[in-house]
This record gives sequence, C-alpha cells and structure tokens, in this order.
Amino acid sequence: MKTYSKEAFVTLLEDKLTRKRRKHIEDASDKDLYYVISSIVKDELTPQWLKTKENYQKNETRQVYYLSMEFLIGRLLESNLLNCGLLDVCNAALKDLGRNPEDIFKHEHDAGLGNGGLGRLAACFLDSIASLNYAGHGSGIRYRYGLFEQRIIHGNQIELPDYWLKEEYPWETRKSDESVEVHFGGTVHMHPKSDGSLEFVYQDTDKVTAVPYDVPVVGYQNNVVNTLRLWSAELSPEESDILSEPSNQYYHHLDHTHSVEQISGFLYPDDSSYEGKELRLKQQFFLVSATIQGIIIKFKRNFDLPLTKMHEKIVIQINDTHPSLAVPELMRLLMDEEGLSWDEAWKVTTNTIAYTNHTTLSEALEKWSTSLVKQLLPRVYMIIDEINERFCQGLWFDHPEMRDKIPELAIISDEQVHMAHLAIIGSFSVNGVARIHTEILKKKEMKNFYHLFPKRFNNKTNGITHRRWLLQVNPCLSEAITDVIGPQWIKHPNKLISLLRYSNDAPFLDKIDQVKRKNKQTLAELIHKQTGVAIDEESIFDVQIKRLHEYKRQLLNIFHVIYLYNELKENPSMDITPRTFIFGAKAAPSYHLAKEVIKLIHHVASIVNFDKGINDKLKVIFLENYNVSLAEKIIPAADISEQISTASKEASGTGNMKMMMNGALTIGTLDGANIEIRDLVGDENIFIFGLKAQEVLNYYQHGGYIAKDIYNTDDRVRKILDQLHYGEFGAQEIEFKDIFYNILYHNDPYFVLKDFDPYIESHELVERAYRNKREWQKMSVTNIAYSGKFSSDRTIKEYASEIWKLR
Ligand code: 26Q
Repeated sequence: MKTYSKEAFVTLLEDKLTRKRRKHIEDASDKDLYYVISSIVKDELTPQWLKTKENYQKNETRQVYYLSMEFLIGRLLESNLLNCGLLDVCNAALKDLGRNPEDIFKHEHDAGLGNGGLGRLAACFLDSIASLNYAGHGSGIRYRYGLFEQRIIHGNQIELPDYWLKEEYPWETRKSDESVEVHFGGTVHMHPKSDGSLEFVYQDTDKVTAVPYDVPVVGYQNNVVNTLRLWSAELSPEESDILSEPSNQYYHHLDHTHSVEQISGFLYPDDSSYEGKELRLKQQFFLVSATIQGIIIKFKRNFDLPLTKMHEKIVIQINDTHPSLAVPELMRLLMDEEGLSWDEAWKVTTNTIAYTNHTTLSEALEKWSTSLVKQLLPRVYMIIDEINERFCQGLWFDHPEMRDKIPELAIISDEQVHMAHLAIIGSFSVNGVARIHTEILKKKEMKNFYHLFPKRFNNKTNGITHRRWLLQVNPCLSEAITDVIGPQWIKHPNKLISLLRYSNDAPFLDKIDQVKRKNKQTLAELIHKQTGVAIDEESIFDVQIKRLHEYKRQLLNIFHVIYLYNELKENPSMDITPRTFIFGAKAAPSYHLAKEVIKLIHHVASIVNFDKGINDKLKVIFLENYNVSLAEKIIPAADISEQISTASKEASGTGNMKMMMNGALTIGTLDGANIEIRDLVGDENIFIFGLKAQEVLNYYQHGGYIAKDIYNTDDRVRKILDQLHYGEFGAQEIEFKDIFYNILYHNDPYFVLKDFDPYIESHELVERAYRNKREWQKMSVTNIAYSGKFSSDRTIKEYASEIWKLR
C-alpha cells in the first residue's frame, strides 16, 4: 500500500473532509474525522481487495471458508490503519492538528457479533489468515442486534439492545447482485426421472433472500485483503413487490416480512447452554445454505473443474456444531441441484468439511428435535436420516464389536438430531482447541468415535492475534520490546523468546515496570471516571474478565476477596500489599445463578470500597459492559490474570494468552491452555493451584467429595457462606441464599470449596512474590517471552498445513 508523509496525510484529510462532510478541519467533530479516516483507509485497501480476489482467481488458489455463527470483531479503524501501515502517520498527523486519535477511534461502535471466546477466536483467525497470506474468508450473519449492552442497576444486570447499525457502518459493502435464496418449510415431492433416479421438488416453501455484506480483512502490511461475508435476511424481491400492491393479504405479508427479517435480527446471548429455539435453527440453516450456495457459484465460475472435485479447491471449517447443517446442505445442493450421486456427493462433502469442537460441557451439546427439523427443513431431514441409516448399517456390518454402541453413536436417537455426531461423521477432521481438551475428547467425550476414526482427531491449540493484542493495545510495551530485540517479532512472534536474554537486564526491567505503571494509571483513570472509585495505582491489579459462568468460578475469586476483608477486619494492621480486584463479565440473560454472582460482586464492592477501617487495602471494581474495546484497555494494565476454571471444564481459554502476552502472571488451575502456558514458563513463573482434571473427573464418576464437610471444618469457609446466607455483610441485609444452597445442597458442583484453601495459599505466594519487584519483573518478562507460541499465526499455520492443506 501507499505510504504518506505526515503533511500529505493532513492534506488528504482536509480534502476528504471538505468533499465528504463539507467541513474544514477546525470545525470537524471527532465523529466527522472517524468517518473521513475510515473512508481514506477504505480507499487505500479497495484496490488491494480487488487484486487479492483476482490473484486467487488467476491462480485457482485453494481456499478455506471459516463458517461461524459469531465473529466478535470489535472496532476496525485502528487495526486497519495498523495493518495498512498508516497508523503512525495518521496518529502523527492528528497530533499536529491537536486531535486525540483515541477520541476519534471510539466513535466506532464495537461489532459485537459474538458472545465471547468462540467468536473472538474467529476474528483473530481472520486476522492471521490474511496476515499470513492465505486464501481464507469468514462467513457469518449480519445480526442487526449484536450481544446485548450490559447495565448494572443496584447490582442487577439489565440488558439493553445493541443496535450497532444505527449509523452507517463504513467497513461493509452490500453486494445485492450476489444474493441467494434460502428455502424453509414446505413439502418435498419425489418424481422418478428417465434415468431411474429421483428428482426432488419442493412446494410451498418460504423463501428468504440472503444478501451478502462484505467486510475487508486486511493482512498486516502484505497487500492481502480477504473478505468477511456477513449475510442479511430479506424478503425476496417478488414478495416485497406484493407488499406495495393493494391487497387484502396486507397484514399477512407484513407478518411474513417481519418473520423473514427476524432471521438476521439478533445474536443469541447464551454461550454455554443450549436451548432448542426454532429461530436459532433458522439462523443456522440460513448461514449454512447461503454460504454453500455462494461457494458453489464461485467454484463453478472460477475453477475449470467438475463439482466432484470441489474438495480439491475448497475446505470449509465449521466453528463448533452451530453450522453443522453444512453436512446435509452440501449433500442436498450437490445431489438435488447439481445432479451428483449420493456416493459422489458424500465423497465431496466428507472431504470438504472440517469441524472444531469448543466444549465438553454436556449442557452445551446441540440437539434438535426431529419434529422441528422435519418441519422446518424437510429435505435436509431426509438427508440426515439417510446419513444416519448408512452410518448405523456400516457400524453393524463393519464394526461388530461396536454393535451395542449404535444407539449412543447414532445421529438420530431419542427423537433428537445430535449435531456433534453429524459433524464428526460428515467431516474429515475433528479438532479440539487445547492439548488437554483434545485428549478429553479422544479418551472420554468422543471415545467411541475416536475408536472408529482415529486419524480424524487432532489438536489445534488456540491463539490470539499479537498484532491487536500486543502491538495495537500496548504500544509502549511493543516499543520497549522492539528497542531491545528489534522489530522481527512483529512478523515472527516466536522471536519474542529473545527477551529471555533481557530478563536480568536492569534498564529493560525498569522500562517494563514503567510501562506497566503507565498502563495501570490509564486504567485507574478510566475506573475513576466510570465508577467514581479511586484506586491505588501501586496495588496489585488482579483481573478476571470473561463471560460469567459457574465453571469459570468468579465465585471462588470473590470468596477470596471476602476472606481477605474478614481478615483485615479482625486485624486492621495486617501487613498486606494493597489489591484491586477487577471484574468484567456478562451473564446470559436467563442464567439466574450467574446474575446472582454479579450481584454478589457488587455487594462486596459496596462494602469493601467504602470501609474506612481497612485503609484502602482492598478495592473491588466491576466494569460494566465488558466487550472487546474494554478488554483492550484492561489487559495492558493487568498484573494478575485469573484463570481459575474447574479443571477439565475450560476447553482452552484465550484471555489467559492475551494477559500473558502483556506481562501479567497467571494464577490458575491446570485446565485448557493454562497447562501449555505452564509447560513453557515453568512452575516458577506461574501460580498453579487446585484439583487436576483427572481428580475432578474421578470425583464426578465415583463421588467422594462432600462440600458440607468443608463447611463444617473450615472456619473461613463457614464464615463466608454464613455471611451470604444471613445477609451479615456490614449493616446491609442482602441475602444470597441461592448461592448458599447451590454450594451446600447441590454439593458444590464446581468444587469452589474444595479448591478454596489451595487458592488462598496460592494467592499468598502471589502477594509475597509481588513484594520483590525485581523478581516479579523477571517473571513478567519470562511470560512475555514465551507468549509467542500463543499467536494465532502459529495456530493458523497448523490449520493451514495439517487440515486445510493450503500453500
Ligand atoms: C448454541 C446453541 C444455541 C445458542 C447458543 C449456542 C452457543 C453459542 C456460543 C454455544 C456456545 C457458544 C460459545 C462457546 C465458547 O465461546 N466456547 C469457548 O471457545 C473458546 C475458543 O475456542 C475457548 O477458548 C473457551 O475455552 C470455550 O469456552
């Protein structure tokens, strides 16, 4: 892309401002500047976007499509400037004009088209695919409403709609001429054809037009611009014509319009419990059908190959089971529309689709009732049924040792369609997202499938884009790193390992410390502005930011805070390093216990933060509406990263990687990718505590853990639980009986009490370690040095070479 001098950039700005907004710089608002700079960036990248597409066509490049119900992309202006190589000159130009870049960037509404880890991973992957020069595109839904905006009123979470498209979204381009039709419902009729095969004719279906909106995905300074295609559901053109004509069916049509537009209406806000809502199934099929139709159209246009060879040029990665209808839908399109035989279509399908699993939580496994699928997608259901029949028959004849397992393995059983089974059977690759997670899939959750298809299973430990999560969000740290090891780490994040040579270098350690202080100061200002609470910038910033879920154990964290508070009340002169506990978390709107935990955190904050008796030694901060943009402000300021899930429950985690990369030390269980972090940095540079995965699994299997025993024997625990039960916090009378009962009468399903003592002990080690500043800085540098492995560039290279077979 072009380079500009500061002066040239200013001229460009002025020119655009007058043409697009009819304003001079002096009169331009920050929002004017946001739109104008976005437009400059778009002008810069558009020729590269076209060229990238032409190159792929000319070279008949093999391509990957990343299918996901979620893309949690956050803001794009700053990262697009960075990747186009314009960030420095733009910042310098703005500074000359007396403008603050941040004030301008924040006019972009976060694209919150995802819940959490899975959606953010998809966004990081797109960044890495483009930056590594791979031909890969995202395909998702252009929800009119993203993940809800969270407000807290008296400790209660309130959800507000996130109407992120209120104002123009400058990054998208509507491509109406590439629209396709998606059909729902109706009936299927079979007609014999002259060659003896059957023709399937659909009658009385509801037609929905899928209109693509393309968002550019800019590679890091490599002239590659790939595409994220987001589909929007609209009424088909004939039907909208009907609406404008006089008719006594007017309300019927209006109702229909409404139900069509609902399909891309909003993102479902649950991220770990599955609910069989019809609209959600419609969304899934809408995404899958529109995407695959688009793929087939392009394949026929760009490649001089029959569709029986589609898998030589196309691979479709499905992000969890949510898009697993891709299996029967690809079969349907190949057979019914393109005339392939079952065997031909099955060969193409099972060589095209690859499946990533993100969870072993049984409550999150997708199952759809057969009656719903039959009614909404009659032809797709027939195909699923046939896949199931053939699979079960194959088991019976080819695997007699598995005969008694057929009901467990079938796609359809108990009048439900098991989407994970469909995804495994219909794909050529099944991967987990961290080493331990993949092992649990192979040895436990998907053991029988692993026995049948051992070669299909593989691991791809998650990663994060270091460009956004280090270079962009922590420019001072990035500069300090570049000063000592040079800039190669930006293109080759593994080079961060050279930092180990500086882990004893006093000037470097001083510099790192200074940067962290500055980042903490900035966050402290934000916290003061948002909450009115003044926090001690010298205190340990102890951070837990993630969706609220019982298995993630925010409860264990707040129990530790209550414990410290109780100790301080008993012994006010106790010598402890001041701590600031920072939380950010959204709860699924229907998740009662999760909301109770949010309320508890607020309640504890309201007591601890204002108790003069503890001399400001503890502060508890809950930052509302945790999202990508807020994460970008918190992560560079973290000292401690809380990764304390019940072992075996967190598939991988990615916040752990982001904080490690920014120099925070992890306190965590041996779960998900924490294990791989520990393996790299060594036990001396991380705080590991608590039950191991195998111990947790043994307790679930054989019993033997009794939460009440701990309540009865550990005074600290009993005191905390009683405070919850009897509302004995300070003078206020708020009770948390549901939490109390869940722990004592549902036997603490996530082992909060069991891990309490080791957790407290581990925190004592943290506190002691923090007192030795030099040692702490060394540990921090060691963590940054090893974090290169967790760049999503490494992950994507593994996907590309081992699954996607891309060059
Ligand atoms: C399913 C059906 C109906 C409605 C919603 C859903 C749904 C939506 C989102 C189910 C699950 C999710 C999201 C799951 C998720 O974010 N999992 C996380 O994925 C990360 C990336 O691999 C991992 O790091 C985390 O460990 C895992 O929890």
